[in-house]
Amino acid sequence: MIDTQSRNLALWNWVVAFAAFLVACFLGFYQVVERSGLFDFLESAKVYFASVSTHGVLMAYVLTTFFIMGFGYLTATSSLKRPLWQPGLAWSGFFVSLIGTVLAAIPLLTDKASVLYTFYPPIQASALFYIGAALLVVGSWFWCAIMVVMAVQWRRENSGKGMPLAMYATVANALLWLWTSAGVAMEVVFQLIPWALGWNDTLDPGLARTLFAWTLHPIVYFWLIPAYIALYCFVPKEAGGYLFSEEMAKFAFLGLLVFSLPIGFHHLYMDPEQGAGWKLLHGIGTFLVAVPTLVTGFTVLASLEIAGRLGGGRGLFGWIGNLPWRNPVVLAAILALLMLILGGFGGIVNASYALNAMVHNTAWVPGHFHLIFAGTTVILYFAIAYHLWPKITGKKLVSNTLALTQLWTWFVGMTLLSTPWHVLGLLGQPRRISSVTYNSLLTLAWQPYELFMIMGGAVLLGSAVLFGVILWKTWRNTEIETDLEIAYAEPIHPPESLPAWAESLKAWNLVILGLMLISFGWPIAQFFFLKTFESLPWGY
Ligand code: HAS
Ligand code: CU1
Repeated sequence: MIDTQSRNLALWNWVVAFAAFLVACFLGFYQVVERSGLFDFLESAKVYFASVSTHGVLMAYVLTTFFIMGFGYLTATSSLKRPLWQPGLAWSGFFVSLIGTVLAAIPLLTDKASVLYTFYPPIQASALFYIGAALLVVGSWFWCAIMVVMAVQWRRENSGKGMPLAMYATVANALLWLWTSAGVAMEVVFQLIPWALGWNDTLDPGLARTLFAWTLHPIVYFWLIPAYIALYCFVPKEAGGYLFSEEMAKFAFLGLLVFSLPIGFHHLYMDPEQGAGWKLLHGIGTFLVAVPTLVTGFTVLASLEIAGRLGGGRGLFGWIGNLPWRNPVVLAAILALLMLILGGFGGIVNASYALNAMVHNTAWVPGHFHLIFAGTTVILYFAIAYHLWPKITGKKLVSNTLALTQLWTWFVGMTLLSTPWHVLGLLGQPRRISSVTYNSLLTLAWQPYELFMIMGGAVLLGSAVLFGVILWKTWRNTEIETDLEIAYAEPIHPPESLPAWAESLKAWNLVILGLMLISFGWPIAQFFFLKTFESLPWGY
């Protein structure tokens, strides 16, 4: 049984996460309608960029961070079977992050931080935005500390034993986030805040982009790891089978932690401030980081096949029909894997230097990340919520059929929204524009795809509202949920004990430190040795 503190923490972290998500979905729908150019009266670059900045920040930072913190408290206490370490600290982290979110929301909603979610200088936001974003991150460090301490305490008492998989992944994610957020933290504290407060007139955008690239790649795996925890730890059991291999799962989480950090320059391929050799090094690393996802695809499919065959499925594909498609966790996993095919393929295209030159800064890129983040990753957040919301509220899920409808509509909506985006990118449509009508033949070719995107956006908004309704009605349900245990999938073979380094937090950190020094040492140091170029805020 999960302890009361973790349940309450998860509940309130998720309330913030999902409230942010709902607001962001309304903004997203407005954006697809506005940019299509089909509704003259709506067109406003000012409102559009304020909206898209708020949408991006809410989805990428608020939904994810609060969701991950809430989920971590549940996985840590239930998989280690011990009470939460320092619940007071956990609540402090929650409030610091919440205050940060509110502070950042003020300039966002008043057009004082229309700098998009990557807030690249020299576009400047009000200092309040950077301070708010920094506090959101600082609050999440409290969570990281709690996860690391709980893992270390458990390890001390259980030397020689393999850490339960859900906690192994959670603590890997906490370490990943500490390393990841260090890049943007340096950018915000040493460059952006002093510059926005007027203490410095100029800053070096090349250094800022390099520090942001440090964060920008691994952050996507910080978002992804909870989704993979669901794939490995919940899906095989919910499907009626076993995890194909716990060793493979641990390898995948460790691979995501180690390889996702030193590779951020694939976001800077088309930038001038880093040399070709460094881009090549980061490019090779980017291909390596796809391996844990390929391993995950294989292991989860194999686990599903075990379940389908145990359920009586025969033949090469007969087991697929025998899966419990009416179980929300299983359905979400299947839909997530389907979206991962094109979403991941898009990532490999992006990672390939020559192809990146063709798609960089086009609509292809939002197509890629909507499919793989808002599609694959967020649909598994829904699955986790359907699985655990009844256990934290103590109320029965109000309707399984509604949950399935919500998952299917999210899948259909995201496919309708993001497939045209890929095509538009190839047709040369830039990303981050507030209107697509330039009255030329080129933009006429874009029009039909814009219509599909509006349809996709509408379906997604409906699906998001349904998600909110299901959670709200479940919370208010009079039927009590009695099964409050969180059960994890069993591996089909008892796990072999892994080499000591694969279970040692210290060894992981040393390897990351080495890789980060190699891949970011000189690229950052050069700004302090070479002649560099400073910029005033854009518009001066
Ligand atoms: Fe990415 C840009 C490369 C994964 C998110 N990415 C972004 C941005 C975001 C993002 C937000 O190299 C935009 C940043 C910005 O605003 O500028 N990405 C990759 C690569 C991967 C990848 C190589 N990205 C993600 C994930 C994200 C995410 C995960 C969020 C959660 N990405 C890039 C690059 C850029 C980029 C460049 C810069 C682009 C630019 O120019 O600006 C890999 O991790 C992907 C590996 C995945 C695969 C797929 C394997 C498929 C499987 C499915 C099997 C299922 C089956 C079906 C067979 C190789 C495992 C089963 C069916 C049944 C019925 C059961
Ligand atoms: Cu990346």
